[in-house]
Amino acid sequence: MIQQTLSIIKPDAVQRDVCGEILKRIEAGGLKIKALKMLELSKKQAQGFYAVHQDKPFFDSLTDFMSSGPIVVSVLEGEDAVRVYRDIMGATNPAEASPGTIRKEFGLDIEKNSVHGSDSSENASTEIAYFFHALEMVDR
Ligand code: IDP
Ligand code: MG
Repeated sequence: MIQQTLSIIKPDAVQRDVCGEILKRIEAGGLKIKALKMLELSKKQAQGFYAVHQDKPFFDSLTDFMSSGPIVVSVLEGEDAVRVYRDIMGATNPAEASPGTIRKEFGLDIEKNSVHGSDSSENASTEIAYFFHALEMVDR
């Protein structure tokens, strides 16, 4: 099934100038970029995005990190895009991610793991709406 998913290149990766390398892997993986922009989240906006994790011990540190610098958000589309992008990203903890995945290659630790990808089609819709207006998405 053709799906959309939300990708975020996190502050640790933007700061190290590896956005191009990461987008290259996304495109090489067969995912189409439908929308793309760079922005910086406030602490409150990061808390809103990660609200599902608000009771986790790492929530405060995670939202500090996600609001610490620019991020690059994009909408990706393709067959099984949610699973395909999670495969391209690799496991949450870079130390456990498979060779060749983005998190293995670029992730610094379990928090600063370079990329976010939605975990379901339903959550993708909510996450895409958090960042993008319909008019910011192209038909292609
Ligand atoms: P995911 O990004 O692979 O879907 P989630 O469990 O949804 O992983 O966690 C969201 C984000 O929170 C992770 O990508 C990572 O940045 C951070 N995170 C997850 N687990 C930990 C942890 O144990 N310590 C610190 N940060 C964590
Ligand atoms: Mg998640």
